[in-house]
Amino acid sequence: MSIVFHHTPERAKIWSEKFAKARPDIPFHIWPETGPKEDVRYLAAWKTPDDLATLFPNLEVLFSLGAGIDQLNLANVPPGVKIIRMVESSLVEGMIEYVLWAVLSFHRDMFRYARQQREHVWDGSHNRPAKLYRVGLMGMGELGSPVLEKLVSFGYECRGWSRSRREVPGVKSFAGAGELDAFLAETDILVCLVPLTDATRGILNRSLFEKLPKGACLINCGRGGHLVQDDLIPALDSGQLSQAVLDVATPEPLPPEHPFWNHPRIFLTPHIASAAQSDTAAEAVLANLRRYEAGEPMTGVIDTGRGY
Ligand code: NDP
Ligand code: OXD
Repeated sequence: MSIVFHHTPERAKIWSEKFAKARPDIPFHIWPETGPKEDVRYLAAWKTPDDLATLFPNLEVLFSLGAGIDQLNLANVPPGVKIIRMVESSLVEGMIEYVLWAVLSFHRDMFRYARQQREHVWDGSHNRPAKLYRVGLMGMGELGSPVLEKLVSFGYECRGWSRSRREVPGVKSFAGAGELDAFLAETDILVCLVPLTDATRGILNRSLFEKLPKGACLINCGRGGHLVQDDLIPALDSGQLSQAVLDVATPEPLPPEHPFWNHPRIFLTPHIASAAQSDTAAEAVLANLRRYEAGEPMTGVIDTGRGY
């Protein structure tokens, strides 16, 4: 019984040390080294190697190194292999910091002041309190719910939207496609943190933008595939949206000629909103392995039917 780790050498080093200490009984292989292929029961990867079924015929669990699993080629995962996404504290902390930074930057006009600085313009507005901004966050899951809690503590008026109804103290909750329009109508700053699935692909589109109050801000830290890219610049140029903060794009990296790079109202970051730190991520997988071996439910099990 062994595990194969498929990511960067820097991460592999930390993981292998953690495993050597905690589970010397499980041989730890760093891709492309695998040991005897029929011994491999576990694979930890951001993207999977091709043809998993032939490569590792006895694979039992695939651990995604990300909270999302859309980057894995699920068609390549043999039926019966459990898919587990990353659920751990450093991902949550990073996402809280990123969304808070983006919301505060919009609320305190920092994107406008950055544009003004480039033009040598000294023109300030009296600041408005946080409670006058309605933040609507799509995806009240492992990441979205603690982000909402932090935004509430900063005084923002918060709404959350999810598939099933979720309760977060101080947050008005909306659920399902039937309540999306009502959620959007009350949202000045829209944060996208849903997983990328068949139901959410292209959800950030012209029709959705038109349901937001005029001048709303979009923060996408889900996946590039959530956004219909051709709809964004017209929405910004018409003033329907006044700012977009994009951490994710299609493709990544964005090609140098892409119009998003130079648009004055788009702030781009290179998919850095949050990432699992190797030490806590390895501990999360070790904890899940213990649960799995004890026949207990693991944390972060993917329901392939619903896609997340
Ligand atoms: P979770 O699975 O814990 O939460 C997902 C949330 O989205 C749930 O509240 C779920 O509803 C809701 N949701 C899913 N589908 C729909 C739908 N069709 N309609 C309405 N709500 C829906 O995921 P995480 O919070 O851990 O992660 C979310 C995503 O964040 C990841 O999939 C990834 O794409 C992205 N991410 C981006 C990072 C970055 O650096 N940019 C870093 C990490 C993650 P319900 O509660 O009812 O299940
Ligand atoms: C993730 C990511 O899904 O880093 O964890 O985007």
